[in-house]
This record gives sequence, C-alpha cells and structure tokens, in this order.
Amino acid sequence: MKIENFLRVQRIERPDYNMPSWKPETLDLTNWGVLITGATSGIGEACAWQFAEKGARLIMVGRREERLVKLQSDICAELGRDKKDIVFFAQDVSKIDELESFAKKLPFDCDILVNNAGLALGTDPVDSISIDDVRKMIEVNVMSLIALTRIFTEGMKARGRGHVINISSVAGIQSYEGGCGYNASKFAVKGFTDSMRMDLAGTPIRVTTVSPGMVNTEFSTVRFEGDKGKADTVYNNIVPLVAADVADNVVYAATRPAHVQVADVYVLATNQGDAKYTVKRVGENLGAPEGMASRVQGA
Ligand code: NDP
Ligand code: 8X3
Repeated sequence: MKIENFLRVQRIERPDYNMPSWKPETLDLTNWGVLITGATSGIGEACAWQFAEKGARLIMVGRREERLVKLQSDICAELGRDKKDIVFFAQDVSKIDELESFAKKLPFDCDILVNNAGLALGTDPVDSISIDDVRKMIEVNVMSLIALTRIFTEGMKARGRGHVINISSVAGIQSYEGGCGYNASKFAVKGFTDSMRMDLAGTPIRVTTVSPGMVNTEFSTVRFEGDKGKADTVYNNIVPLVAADVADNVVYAATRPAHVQVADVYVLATNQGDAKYTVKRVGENLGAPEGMASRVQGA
C-alpha cells in the first residue's frame, strides 16, 4: 500500500481504531535481511530464532563458528528454512579494520541491524580496573556497534528501508559500583544511539535501543571469567529475564508499522527496581503474599 493511502486509512478513515478489535498492522519481515551480532548465545541466539520464525533472512555473526553451524542447521530443520537464507559469518566484530570487507561478503542486504554482541569483564573498582579489559569492552560494545552502523546505514538510506536496534542495558541508564568500564560502554551506546536517531530522523530508518536488566545468559559467566558458581549467585532467589524475553522486545520494535519508531525499551525483571541496589530476592512467587502465588501467572 502506498504510504499516503496507508496514512489516510490509519488516521482518517478508520473510525474503529479505538475499538477492542483493532490491532496495529504489523510489519511483515518476510525476506528482510537481519544481521545479528553475538548470535552464538543468549539474547542474540534468541533473536535469531524469533526473526527466523517471522520469515526474515538472517546473517548470524559471532566468533564461535561451531555454534553458528549448529544454530543454522537447527533453525533450518525446525522452521523449514533454507540455508541460503539463514547464513552465518564467524567474525570477531572488535576487528574494526576487517568490518568493511566482511560487509562486502554478505549474500543479501542488511535491512535490520541488531548490534547485540557485547560483554562485561570484571567488577573491580576504578583504582584497580584492568585497562585491557576496559579496552575490550569499549571495542566490542561501542566501537564495533558504531562501525557496523556506519557501514550499513548508508545502504539502508539508499534502499529506503532499515532499522538499527542497539542492545544497551540498565547499565547504560544507571551506574553502579564495580561497573565503571561496562557502564562507560553502555552509556556510550545510549549517547550514540540517541544522536544517530536525530541524524536519521528525515529517513525511513528507525533507531531503537533495548535496555534490559538482569538476563540469565552466559553474560555473568563471561564477566567472572568462567566461574559458573559466582555467575549463578547473580540470579540467586530471583526470577531473572531470559534471552527470549529480550528477543521478544527486539522483534516487537522491528514489527511495528513503518511509521512507529520504538526509541527505547527499558525492561527489568519484576523484582528488580534498578541496576543493582533494589534487587529483591523473593523467589519464584515474585513476592506475592503467602497463598497467593498462583495468582502471579494470571490464574
Ligand atoms: P552472552 O554472553 O550470552 O552473549 C554475548 C554474545 O556476544 C555472544 O554471542 C558472543 O559470541 C558475542 N561476542 C562477544 N564478543 C564478541 C566479539 N568480539 N565478536 C563477535 N561477537 C562477540 O550475553 P548476552 O546475550 O546476555 O549479551 C548480549 C548483549 O546484551 C550484550 O551487549 C550485553 O551487554 C547485553 N545485556 C545483557 C544483559 C544480561 O544481564 N545478560 C543485560 C543487559 C544487556 P562469541 O563469544 O561466539 O563471539
Ligand atoms: C547487564 C546487566 O546489571 O550487570 O547489562 O549491568 S548488569
């Protein structure tokens, strides 16, 4: 439908749009090319599944090639998709000098860029933080995201469609002790994304940040250098988000009608009030009064 007609139908000729039966027309992602960085685990992997389920073509990126091989074959088998539409590249996105040539190898256009690859390293205070670790966080969380955005927005602009979805964090909204390197990187993501949204305001390209709180993925295991026991204490006696919850937010933003730009999705676990200082470890009933736990899920 032409945009003029679409707007007329949406805004003028649809007297029923306040009725309970009205649903927004969602964007059909069939054959849209979605590039997801950090698709080998956690939020990126969950995004791959949910975008594939919507009919999008995928370019899945990460360093662990064996995981990408398996993910490609699992998605194709489970969803009946063709391997030529669900492709992967083993690429370290922090190798900024390689990204231009990486982009030239892609078999189809990137219409939706999900800048998800990222990590936190350590919880040391500022006077003992490892500068090497900070550099790694800035390179992956910030520099690669900026470089990939620079590379792909040019084509999106020329083709007249596109969406950049940057995975930020509650850590980009609120700082906490022991987070200075990671906080710096995620505040940078937020600053960059808000600014680029202004740069692209005159185009059909939409720009979104998704800013989650606690999500139980490999994130904390990476942060604590593989110490799973330490990682598990982060999620002790609290029901955290899972990767699919965040992927659901990402796909929500991507599937809104073309004139709707979800600027930011800030999503926390129910028993989390902020990044670290209001985390109520009240267990599986989410803090419902004794005997009322079954009501939590809507029963
Ligand atoms: P995971 O550790 O499960 O996933 C991180 C992903 O990033 C992996 O696929 C990893 O792939 C990829 N990655 C890391 N470094 C590189 C690199 N140099 N090149 C390419 N890919 C890389 O964590 P999450 O899924 O939780 O994290 C995803 C994003 O969500 C991150 O940006 C994180 O900061 C953010 N986030 C996470 C939260 C949480 O509580 N879990 C909360 C808020 C935000 P590989 O190692 O194979 O390269
Ligand atoms: C990851 C969540 O709380 O460790 O972005 O910063 S947190």
